[in-house]
Amino acid sequence: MRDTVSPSARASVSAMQRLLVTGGAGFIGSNFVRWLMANTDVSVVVLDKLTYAGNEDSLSDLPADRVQLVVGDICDAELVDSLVADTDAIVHFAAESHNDNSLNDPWPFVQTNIVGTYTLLQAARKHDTRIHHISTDEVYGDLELDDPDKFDESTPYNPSSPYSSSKGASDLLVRAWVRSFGVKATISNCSNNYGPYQHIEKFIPRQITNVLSGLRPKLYGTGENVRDWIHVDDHNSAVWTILNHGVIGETYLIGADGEKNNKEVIESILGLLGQPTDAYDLVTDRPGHDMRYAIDSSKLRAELGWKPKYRNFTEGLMATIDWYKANDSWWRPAKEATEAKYAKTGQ
Ligand code: NAD
Ligand code: TDX
Repeated sequence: MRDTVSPSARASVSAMQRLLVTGGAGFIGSNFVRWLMANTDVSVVVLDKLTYAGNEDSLSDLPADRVQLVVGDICDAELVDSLVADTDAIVHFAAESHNDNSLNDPWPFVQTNIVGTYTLLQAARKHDTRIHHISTDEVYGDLELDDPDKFDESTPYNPSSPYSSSKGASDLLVRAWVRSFGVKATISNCSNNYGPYQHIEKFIPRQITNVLSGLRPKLYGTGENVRDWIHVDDHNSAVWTILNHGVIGETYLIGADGEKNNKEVIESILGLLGQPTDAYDLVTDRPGHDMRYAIDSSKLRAELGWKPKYRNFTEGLMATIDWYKANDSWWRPAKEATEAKYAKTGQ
């Protein structure tokens, strides 16, 4: 694809005044909007369905004259068309995002991740609007623990779960819309994010809020599985870099060399919270559980000059723990229902 695209296909920073951010009330999307408020002058329209994973409170302290929330579905073609007509660029975060949920009920993943992305692409095509599609390293499947290779942009797609396969399908739609219809799209595939405002169903905030609730952390299987952790602000600075300087049609992998196995992470959380580091339970493993993710982000670093800021995982984790301690009212209402859902699968 790269050979057919000229450098003039790069977007210009000054042209972006008004962004449509889908999924902007979720974890990464709300942090992206917050990051934009601190680092740019753009205004944002958030389109978010406010599913169980969306939270209006994640945006409530942001300036009302620069951030507008539209509650709606990315599969609603009429609504999407009307919003895209009035925007300079789309940053597409909205998705069903949790692997465990996709194993229990895949349908919302097919609908939102595939049909929703299709709906946005059709609007981008009609209005000739720049779009950046947020995706995941999970589209590449997994690596063995001792594999010296990491994922890069040429790794073949080999997703394991309904979630990762629906994200893979959405990436392929984006590539086809670039090639067949000239849609001005880029794609990024990022590794596991951590930071504030992450739903407590996910690994790190689940364990932090378990300890804060007097419950024991839960480790799937034996905890050898490795994830390549990146702070959410580093993910979002990379997204902004790609949106402004990426080459249309290109895919960029985002990662910060943060490989850790789950056992190490749970022990760090317990240690930082002043608990014995073995005070956790081993629970039923996730079916089809990917063993290891690892990202080679040298293309993004070499071609677009991006680099991560958060180099110390323990410090980032401590700041995340402090955030959950200080924001009990943000997560507490979801705790009981989240744990009740896990109890049904023995997790
Ligand atoms: P999240 O579940 O926290 O947030 C998703 C948001 O999308 C929620 O606010 C939800 O209400 C909204 N949404 C869901 N369905 C919608 C629909 N049909 N219409 C409109 N809004 C809808 O997810 P996240 O962790 O912030 O992930 C954001 C994106 O980043 C996803 O595309 C995900 O695949 C990708 N990603 C996540 C990670 C990670 O570690 N969390 C890593 C790489 C990529
Ligand atoms: O309680 C738990 N115990 C546990 O051991 C939970 C919730 C998870 N785990 C394990 C499973 C994984 O190996 O921790 C690891 C991380 O789990 P999740 O937080 O569910 O993340 P993961 O499945 O790796 O996917 C995440 O990163 C890639 C995001 O949820 C995706 O949206 C993103 O695409």
